[in-house]
Amino acid sequence: AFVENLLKHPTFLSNEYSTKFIDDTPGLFDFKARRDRATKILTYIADISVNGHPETEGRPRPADDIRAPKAPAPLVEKAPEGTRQILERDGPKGLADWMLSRDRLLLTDTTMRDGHQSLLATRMRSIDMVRAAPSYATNLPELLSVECWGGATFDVAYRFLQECPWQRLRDLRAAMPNLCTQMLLRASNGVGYTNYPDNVVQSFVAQAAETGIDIFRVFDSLNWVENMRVAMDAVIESGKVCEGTVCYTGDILDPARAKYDLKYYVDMAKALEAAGAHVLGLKDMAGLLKPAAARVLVKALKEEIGIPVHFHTHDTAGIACATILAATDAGVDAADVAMDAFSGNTSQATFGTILAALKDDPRDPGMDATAVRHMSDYWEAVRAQYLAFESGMQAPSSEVYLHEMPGGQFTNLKAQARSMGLEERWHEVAQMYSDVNAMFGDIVKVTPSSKVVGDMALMMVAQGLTTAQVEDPKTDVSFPESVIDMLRGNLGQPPEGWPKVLQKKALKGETPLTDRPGKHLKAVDLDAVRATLAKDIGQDVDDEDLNGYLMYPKVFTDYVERHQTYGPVRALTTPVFFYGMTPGEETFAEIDPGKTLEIRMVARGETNEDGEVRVFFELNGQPRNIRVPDRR
Ligand code: BTN
Ligand code: 3PY
Ligand code: ZN
Repeated sequence: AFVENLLKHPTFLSNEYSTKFIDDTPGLFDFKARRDRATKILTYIADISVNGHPETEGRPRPADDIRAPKAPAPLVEKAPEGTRQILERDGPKGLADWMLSRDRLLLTDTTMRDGHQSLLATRMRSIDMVRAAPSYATNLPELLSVECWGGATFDVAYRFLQECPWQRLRDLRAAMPNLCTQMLLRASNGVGYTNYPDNVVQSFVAQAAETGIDIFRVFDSLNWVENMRVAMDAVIESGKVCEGTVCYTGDILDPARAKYDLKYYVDMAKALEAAGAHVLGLKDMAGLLKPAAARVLVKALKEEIGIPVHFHTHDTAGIACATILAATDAGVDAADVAMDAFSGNTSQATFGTILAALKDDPRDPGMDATAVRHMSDYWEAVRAQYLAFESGMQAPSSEVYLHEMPGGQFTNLKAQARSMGLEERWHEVAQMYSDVNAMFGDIVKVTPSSKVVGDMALMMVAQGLTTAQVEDPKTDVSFPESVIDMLRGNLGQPPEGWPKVLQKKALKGETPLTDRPGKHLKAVDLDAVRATLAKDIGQDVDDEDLNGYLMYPKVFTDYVERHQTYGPVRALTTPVFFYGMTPGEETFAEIDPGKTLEIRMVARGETNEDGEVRVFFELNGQPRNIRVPDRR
């Protein structure tokens, strides 16, 4: 059927056949679905070996002889009971009470989510996580949780890593049966950048709980509690832990930033407790909370609310450990850290350092520092494979107190600036980001509001505009779409509403929303969407796929198309995935539990007159050859 379809196809007849053509031509899918997975994976390896991977093109490349990551051996035969068993036995309220009853500081490891999101543009692949997970279960059973899902990891998995985020979660859940998994959820913005209809948010939360999330950190990018209720209620309904979260911005000790004073945060914390949060998240996404302020804020929160407080910060200015220690003294119940090799700079505080600093302290987390070091040795070897995605940030920087960019955005925005030819003018971008924040009325900047501020700042630096010009009704400005959308009220409302003059100018007379955007979005007919999608992609659509599609329709269908061509490439090691193979090299790919392909590249042919290269392999000892287009 494939050959027939191909021969008849006009694009093929016009001789423009390429891999992309197969990707973009749905009529061929029937055939592709039947081609065996080994052939698909060989096609991928051949293609990357000949043409390179678009994502690593032109970037620094790891040496060929870097150490292969090897996960630490288990210290015990069977994973001891952990927080997961407490949650299963006593429920979310029971887990929260247990947190309150402990003197020790509890720790969450963020390496598999925020750590790589903040240091490696979110590019860590599932295989590197799933291989580490059993060691977490046996060697670090005292962890409160492992943050390993949500935030930017969801769409990056489909979009850039050619893998299914749901499968990652399923695999991690199975490998760490004693530890609570944790995700970051952007409330009504799900794991996306825009407001979704309520039933899409509800469906997504229910699926995440079902596939394996135990603790949901729910935040809103404008700290608008009204816009968090749908997501929070869905989490509570699922029986999992709802960590209702306050995002920290400004400086509670600075009278010039009175909008975000101590009362603001305490009031929001109370509102989240009243809304049913089991735990309060204190999310300092940019790393702005300094030790003295942390002492004041945590003390007040502990006095004013009855649920445990879980603190998250970033080390962008180099002060995260000091702030965590201050928060610990003030009675914070839990804090986030990243394994040493994935800590520091725009990432979290350093796990091993926090353990060392609290040794013999009444709040000593009571964890095995050697186990942490060995785990970090593994992550160090993993990180070396992702050299192409390093940001180049060489040192912490107090400039974060000027721009207030979230750690997860910083490296991204820098890359965006580079691609616009503005890298040399980075400090102007930082200043402009701060100016734009003031122009928007001093808002909370975290995904997606932070992206809007970044879009505006880049546009203004590129076009040489000042905020005075942008605000001047007489100067013509073409606003980025994301800015218009935000001023329409589609991300919700900041504490004192949007600046009227700017809003009027950007909306050109259109009436903005002042209530919850979700109220205006029609419920999606989930069954109808599933049926249409199944027809479009020519395969059954399960609940996980449906929820992936609802978040990111185009990203999801592009992923499916590539999957139909290249198969389960998630099984490849990271060097092979990004760089392919060279003749003589051998690799293994476990495409199902217990079903492992042994792949040896034997040789590469010359490019023929049709622009194709033949690549010779041995697959489980049998010769196989694959033709791929030479696009170089
Ligand atoms: C990406 O598209 O950036 C990530 C997925 C990799 C897809 C592979 S890369 C080589 C081949 N050529 C394409 O256009 N897609 C596949
Ligand atoms: C995200 O939403 O991805 C974040 O990390 C926000 O800090
Ligand atoms: Zn963060």
